[in-house]
Amino acid sequence: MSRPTVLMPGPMNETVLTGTAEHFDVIRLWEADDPDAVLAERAKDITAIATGGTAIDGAFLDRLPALRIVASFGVGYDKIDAVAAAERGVIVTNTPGVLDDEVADTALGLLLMTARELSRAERYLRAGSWPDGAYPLTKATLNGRTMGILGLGRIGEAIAHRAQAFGIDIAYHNRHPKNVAYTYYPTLLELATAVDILMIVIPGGEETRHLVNAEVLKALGPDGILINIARGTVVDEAALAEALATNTILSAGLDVFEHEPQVHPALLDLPNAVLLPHVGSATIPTRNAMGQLVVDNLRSWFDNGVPLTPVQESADLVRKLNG
Ligand code: 8YV
Repeated sequence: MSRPTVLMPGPMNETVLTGTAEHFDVIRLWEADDPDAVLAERAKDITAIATGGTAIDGAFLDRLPALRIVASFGVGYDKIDAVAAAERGVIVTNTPGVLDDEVADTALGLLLMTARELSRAERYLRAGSWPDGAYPLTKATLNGRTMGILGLGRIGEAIAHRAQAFGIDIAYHNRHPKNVAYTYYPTLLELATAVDILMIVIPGGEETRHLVNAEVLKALGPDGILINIARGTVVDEAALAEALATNTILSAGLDVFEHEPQVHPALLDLPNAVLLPHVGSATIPTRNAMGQLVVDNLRSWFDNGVPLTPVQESADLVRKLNG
């Protein structure tokens, strides 16, 4: 039997490259001289896509009539139109679960760096300033603080557990309350008003675009700290830069940006912003686990007709296919 053909629009990690090469015919589109010609020529064979960040919309899906599954690397899949895929009978999978702890660790690290100015203090030492005097005391402490989690899912809960070990009280805002002991706020504005630290964990995409705006930042207040390890699109970056420059909030720690790898220039100049280059899940073990789940989703689909971790938008389609 011939092996299924998997389209790979862009480069992926080694686990995905070796795992897919073992079981599938892989089209490495980024290496093609004329990608459009390759797509047109191979469209009828391509039944799967393995992707790690390439935008996939309805128009792209229409070019691949034989496509059945898109296996996406990462828990966030905002670059993939999963509704358009479901309408075309195409399942989308992501890689939930295997990165929760890593991203939660990054969130707490970023919070410590931001509240206690750790990266700034290190720069102070390396600049040779210590002999001139001790690094200034930080205004913020994590002691006795409250964290508001915007988007309490699996990663949010992993962050909450860690924050509780720091003695931080937890509150959250989701569309609906969950069966958890944390304080629920029905609106983001109420949450921002009530807490000292606003932790963004909500998925990206149109629905959550610029949810954290000037009004929310004002509600967070002059001692407030904003942390974002989710998607840059959730924050109005111009409003954030303005809020940091005018001390409307105290500081921000960001691992994600609206136009990665470009960073809003106003943020780069602000001393009260800690900026990381989207390293939330970026360890070799975790990225390998994510890569393995991409491969396992494809194998499970082609071997048994059952994707392992379909996204929510694919749920009805999966139910229908499984009778
Ligand atoms: C990765 C992420 O950086 O899982 C996600 O949604 O943002 C990160 O784990 C990203 O998937 C890399 O492509």
